[in-house]
Amino acid sequence: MIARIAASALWVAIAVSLSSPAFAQQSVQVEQAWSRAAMAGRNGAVFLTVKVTSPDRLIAAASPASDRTELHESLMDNGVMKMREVRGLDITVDKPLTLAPGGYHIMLMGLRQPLNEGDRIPVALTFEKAGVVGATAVVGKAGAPAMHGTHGTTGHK
Ligand SMILES: [Cu+2]
Repeated sequence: MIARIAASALWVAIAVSLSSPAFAQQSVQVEQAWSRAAMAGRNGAVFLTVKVTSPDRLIAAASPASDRTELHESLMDNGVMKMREVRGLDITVDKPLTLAPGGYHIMLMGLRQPLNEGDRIPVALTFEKAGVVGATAVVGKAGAPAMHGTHGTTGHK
């Protein structure tokens, strides 16, 4: 399913931009991208780590797996886990940006198909300076490893 939607117009445009020579010198490295199994129509989340060789800022994320993709942060509000969209996330050379359950994440809003364990989801990250950088998130088990609250299934605006 993922492979089929990868042919969507949006994704083709991103793939073309990724293959351009302008992105040959990469100052950004994306590692350990993963997601969790989820049902179609629901929201999913992608977690990853970004390392840079010069300061940068993650300003957007896109994926053919969902209708909309947003940068989110999770926060506790009176003991309840809530999420909100963030405009951008700064990354410094000595402090990699880590997106993880209970913190920052890439929200896949409205999954176009179920995310099954073992699926690979293409994600395009846009950085202020480095431009568009592609990554592939591998889907793990639902709820893996430890979920905080009911993030990703309820409580979303
Ligand atoms: Cu979220």
